[in-house]
Amino acid sequence: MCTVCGCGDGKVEGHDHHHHHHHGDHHHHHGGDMHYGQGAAGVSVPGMSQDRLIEIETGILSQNDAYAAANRKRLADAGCYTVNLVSSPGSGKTTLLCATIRSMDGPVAVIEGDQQTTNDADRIRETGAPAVQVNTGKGCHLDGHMVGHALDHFALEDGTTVFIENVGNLVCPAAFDLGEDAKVAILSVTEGEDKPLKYPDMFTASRLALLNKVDLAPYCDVDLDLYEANLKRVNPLIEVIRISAKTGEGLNRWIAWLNAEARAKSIKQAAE
Ligand SMILES: Nc1nc2c(ncn2[C@@H]2O[C@H](COP(=O)(O)OP(=O)(O)OP(=O)(O)O)[C@@H](O)[C@H]2O)c(=O)[nH]1
Ligand SMILES: [Mg+2]
Repeated sequence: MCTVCGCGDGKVEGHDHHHHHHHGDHHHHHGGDMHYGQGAAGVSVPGMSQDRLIEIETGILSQNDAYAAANRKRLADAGCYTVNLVSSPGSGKTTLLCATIRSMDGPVAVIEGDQQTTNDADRIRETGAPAVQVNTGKGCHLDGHMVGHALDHFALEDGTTVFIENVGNLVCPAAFDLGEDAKVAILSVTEGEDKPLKYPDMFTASRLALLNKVDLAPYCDVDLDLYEANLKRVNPLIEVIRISAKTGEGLNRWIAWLNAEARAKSIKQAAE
């Protein structure tokens, strides 16, 4: 199960025989508005107490953290820099990745996460870059264990940039460390300026936000300054680059950011 949204195949909670007849979280009603997730676990799953949810989440996340730490060490030892691209479906992750790879010097490796199909890995391979598709089935995010297996498929040479395109979902991928150096959120101008406020966890977890499809801004009622202000409201430290995968606007700034981050990592590593 996903401990963030409570979805999944139910195997984890299958052994739970504690049936609590009171609900640990209270849904407050303000003019009929209902607020779930205000209990200690931050999520509501019918038939499960908040204590049990916290127990399950702690167990799953600590197991995930162990896999993520192993990935992080392995990637650092191989001299790689890794980004975890997170966003809602259709914000332009794959299109932007293809454009990025075509403009980048140096080796790359790409892990593609989707519930179904190998479409995105096929699109990446068309650029000549190696790509591995991970289908999560009912799963709503990639986890550290999946990424570890995907890494087995690459011969990672020194200086490789590893891109992980997470499952399009603004909620669950925020909680799962994959062993990346940075989470990068991609938003598109068509999604609306309020998305950072509605899905804050994703943007507090991200170091950089790529505000994509700026070529469409003139056709949408979108205020790009407000979009940026809302991002900074939930994460004052987040960097923002306005970009278009279609026209290439902002692409150089994004690639410069990647290069600077990778360089900073290798300098830090050499000093240790
Ligand atoms: N106009 C415009 N369209 C874009 C841009 N980037 C992506 N698109 C279009 O947006 C749609 C979705 O792009 P994808 O790259 O598949 O998005 P994604 O985030 O990888 O989607 P999922 O993997 O399914 O979540 C496609 O029709 C792209 O052509 C952009 O900068 N400008
Ligand atoms: Mg994609």
